[in-house]
Amino acid sequence: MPKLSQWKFGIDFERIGWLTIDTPSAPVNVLSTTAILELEKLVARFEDLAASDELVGVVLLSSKGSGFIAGADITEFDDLSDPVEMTKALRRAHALFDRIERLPIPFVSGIHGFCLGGGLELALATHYRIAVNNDKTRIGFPEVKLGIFPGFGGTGRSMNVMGPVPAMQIMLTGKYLRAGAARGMGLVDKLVRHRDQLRWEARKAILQKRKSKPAGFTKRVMAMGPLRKFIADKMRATVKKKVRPEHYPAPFSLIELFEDKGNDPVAMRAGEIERFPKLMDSGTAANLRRLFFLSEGLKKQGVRKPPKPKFARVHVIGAGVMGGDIAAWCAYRGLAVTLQDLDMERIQPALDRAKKLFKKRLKKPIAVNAAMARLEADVAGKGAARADVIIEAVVENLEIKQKIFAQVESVAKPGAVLATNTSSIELERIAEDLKDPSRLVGLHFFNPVAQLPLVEVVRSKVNSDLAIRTGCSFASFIGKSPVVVKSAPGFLVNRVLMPYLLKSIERVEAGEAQELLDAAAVAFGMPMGPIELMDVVGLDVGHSVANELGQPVAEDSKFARLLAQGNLGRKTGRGFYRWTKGRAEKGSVPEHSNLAELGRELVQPLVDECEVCVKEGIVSSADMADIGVILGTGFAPFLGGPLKARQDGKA
Ligand code: T1G
Repeated sequence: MPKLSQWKFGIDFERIGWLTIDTPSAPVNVLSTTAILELEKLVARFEDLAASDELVGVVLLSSKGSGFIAGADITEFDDLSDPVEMTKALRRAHALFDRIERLPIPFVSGIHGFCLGGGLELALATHYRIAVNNDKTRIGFPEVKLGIFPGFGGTGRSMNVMGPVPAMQIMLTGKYLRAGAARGMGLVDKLVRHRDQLRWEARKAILQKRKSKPAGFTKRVMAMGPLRKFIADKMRATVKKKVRPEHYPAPFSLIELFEDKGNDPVAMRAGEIERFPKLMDSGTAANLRRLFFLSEGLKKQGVRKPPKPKFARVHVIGAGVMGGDIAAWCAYRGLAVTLQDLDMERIQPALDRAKKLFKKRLKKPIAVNAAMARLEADVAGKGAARADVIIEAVVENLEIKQKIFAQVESVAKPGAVLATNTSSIELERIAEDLKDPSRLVGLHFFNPVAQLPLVEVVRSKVNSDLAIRTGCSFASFIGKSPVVVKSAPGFLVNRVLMPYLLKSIERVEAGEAQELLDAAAVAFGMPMGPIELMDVVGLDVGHSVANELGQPVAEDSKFARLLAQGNLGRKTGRGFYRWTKGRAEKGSVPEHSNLAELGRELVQPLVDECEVCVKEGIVSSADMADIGVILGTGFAPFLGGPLKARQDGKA
């Protein structure tokens, strides 16, 4: 047997080969160059042993608790930017996976946890796939989130078993499937209830020589003849609603490949090798890769050394939009939540909103009811005494917040996190009368809580490292991305967003068409234009944030007039735009020679303010400013964030 560092292999008395992957000193398995080279040697041995009838089948498993394989090793991508080297590496992987597929003995994959990217492509090259049917199993192709698409043969093989349309959908969206959905769509052939059943089920599959079935004709027909062009055009139109080809070329390149070769899985796979290197070498791929690692880094800001904090119970004070949605999110993530306000009349709307979220996200009534059972109305505030985390999200009034924390501090468990969701009042002032002001941190969520991943963990001058780390641990624990910011007006996101929004509104006040400015910002790479965003945020919110930043809205302005008339934006049906069914009614966009350039001009105040924030230590680095602003505002991820874009001369 070859010398192995990434794999273990042994043959049992029934001549079944048991192959396990275990990437050394890594929390997840990845297909590194070394792993591929060692697998090549192993497959050569399998071919010999099969020929001499010493091997009747191979089972591939992972020995890591976290999951199967998380894909190719992204840390190697920067060294593979040379297209010639990349093409060689791809050819090698394709040849290897083809040999696995052609092995004359059954090769079965046993999947638990994550099975992603190149890991899924390897599983697709084997003959039969068994997965554990629990909540941890996630199967998919996240490549498009890295500015590329599957490059180890996954395009053709996934189309073969799923049919072209479902396969293209999961490759274009990067969506992870749960086990049941993967089984229903043909990516997986068999489900088991527990990980320890994988071996037994795989042994049966080997002995019965089970093979995966290709997708039926009714699915495959979608890739034939004129239908394929029709489908490709529909896919292009759908993707265009979300991203532009000049910003994110990968999905459009994949659709082109499908249009060109979608009726021939082998040609589809070969087409990957032609297209992949150019995508890998793009600025978009490099920037998205950097953002992946920055996001991973955010997970490490929590408490690293034992005793690690435990979060079972959360008490939220304030059942308004933010408080209610924070409480709902925590219950959705499995915590026991008590939601306090002055009376049930104030709490009930939050419970109703929570039920809508649970129905949308959890779907099954049993799961929805369980989540509702975790979210308890608590007018008396009894939950505060047993909570691990207490979050205040009441009106932006200093005296009320001080009163709440004085009361909370007297009942809270030692070590419980005391947090405020304030977006404007400095922590030092809220905490000034506490016995231990160092306990109070800011956990600034963004509206809508269920959609926006960022939580600004606000650090005051008196916070302890432990309090901040515990706040970050909690944010990560509920599936959010924590960015630590200094307690100063507007923290990071509102601080950089406001000058951009206000300057754009000034240009509208001076006579420029709001539709033009909004279209320009989107052409640059913003998810939404500044005027539309102000309507969505709400003119009342914008006005109060502008005041706290010392950039008050001019009295004799259209903004002030709209405010005075109660036209607050989307929530009242009228702001700078009229709104119908949640959509802005926009006029036509006036002609402009270079919309993207105008958009770049519009975001200058935002980028300038990011530079000031780094200088003032609002965030610890330009990287944190980039990831924070992207997660908080959706700023052009393909440009790597405001400061990376400026460094590259793009903003
Ligand atoms: N390569 C290298 N490192 C990886 C990795 C990968 N694919 N996936 C995860 N890691 C590291 C990560 O940086 C972190 O490291 C640790 O593992 C995970 O800890 C040819 C070309 C799998 C859902 O895009 O989405 O295959 O910081 O706390 O929260 O077509 O990591 O601890 O040192 O994040 O449970 C496609 C990316 C690659 C998957 C686990 N695959 N990974 O999240 O754990 S491209 C991906 C994730 C590809 C082929 C193409 C997540 C996770 P460290 P963690 P987690």
